[in-house]
Amino acid sequence: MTEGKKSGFVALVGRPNVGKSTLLNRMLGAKIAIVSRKPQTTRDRIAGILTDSRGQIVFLDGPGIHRPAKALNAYMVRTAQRIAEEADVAVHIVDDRHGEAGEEETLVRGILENVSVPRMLAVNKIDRSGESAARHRLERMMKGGLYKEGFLISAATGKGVDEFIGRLFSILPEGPAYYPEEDLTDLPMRFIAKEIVREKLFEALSEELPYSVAVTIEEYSEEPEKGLVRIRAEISVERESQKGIIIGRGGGMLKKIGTEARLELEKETGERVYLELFVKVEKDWSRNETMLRRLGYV
Ligand SMILES: Nc1nc2c(ncn2[C@@H]2O[C@H](COP(=O)(O)OP(=O)(O)OP(=O)(O)O)[C@@H](O)[C@H]2O)c(=O)[nH]1
Ligand SMILES: [Mg+2]
Repeated sequence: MTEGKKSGFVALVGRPNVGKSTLLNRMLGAKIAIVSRKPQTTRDRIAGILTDSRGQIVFLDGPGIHRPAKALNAYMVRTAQRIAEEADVAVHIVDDRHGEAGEEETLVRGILENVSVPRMLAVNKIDRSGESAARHRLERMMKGGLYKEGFLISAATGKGVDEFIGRLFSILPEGPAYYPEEDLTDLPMRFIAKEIVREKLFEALSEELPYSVAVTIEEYSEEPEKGLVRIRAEISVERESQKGIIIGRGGGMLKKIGTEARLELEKETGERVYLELFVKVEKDWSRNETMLRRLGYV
């Protein structure tokens, strides 16, 4: 029965680090997208599917919008823009750091002004900023007339999130579900495995190094009779010196990253995981279109 049920695509757009992926995971009650304290964590389109008695919303999380300096960043911003264009509703997520937001917020608004679908505003991280400061910001931003509605939320605590989802369901059109109701994402496990390894690298590495790292899954094979998944992942870096840092003294760093990734992969797959990590230098890959395609950023 699809009678009376709602369905549609909702894009989460905003500058890096405002909490788009945290919000996606919160709304789905599951970890689909990786999250980190560092900006520019998400690099691809991540669809998260929410199905309940009201219908189905496909949330599209993507990279944060920023001024792209390298080919990788240009790919990321293109991806974010495509997400805004393909959705039925575009949600602009902001957080409490408006002081430093200037140019990036202008880029986000430029994209939102060009979409023909309803735009919503969500001011996130109200647990940190306090509600009155957040409300002040919301009221100021609503004045421009760009947004249909505005919300105060905390992706971290969940405050305001149910009301936000409720409003989305009410403005979406009636329609059938796009995906089977038990699906949480359209991403293959192979992609999730790559992201989990990348998340552990983002957490473990400091400064600019995370931005020089790409992960490709060279092998993903399931051996159900043994309850085992074999994963072989290649970590690409841009310079020889970076390879040394990732491997670490006596291989210690790579081992730590591997253990953390394996434990999470075991949780996600419900199987034992045999994970092998290799580090390879692909000189200046993040500036090179051909190399980007080879690393899966197409
Ligand atoms: N205090 C607080 N922190 C939050 C909240 N939502 C997200 N964060 C934190 O903000 C940081 C960035 O969160 P992400 O979800 O990775 O942000 P993003 O917008 O997906 O970032 P990119 O993928 O880099 O564009 C992480 O350290 C989160 O834990 C929130 O509601 N409150
Ligand atoms: Mg993200």
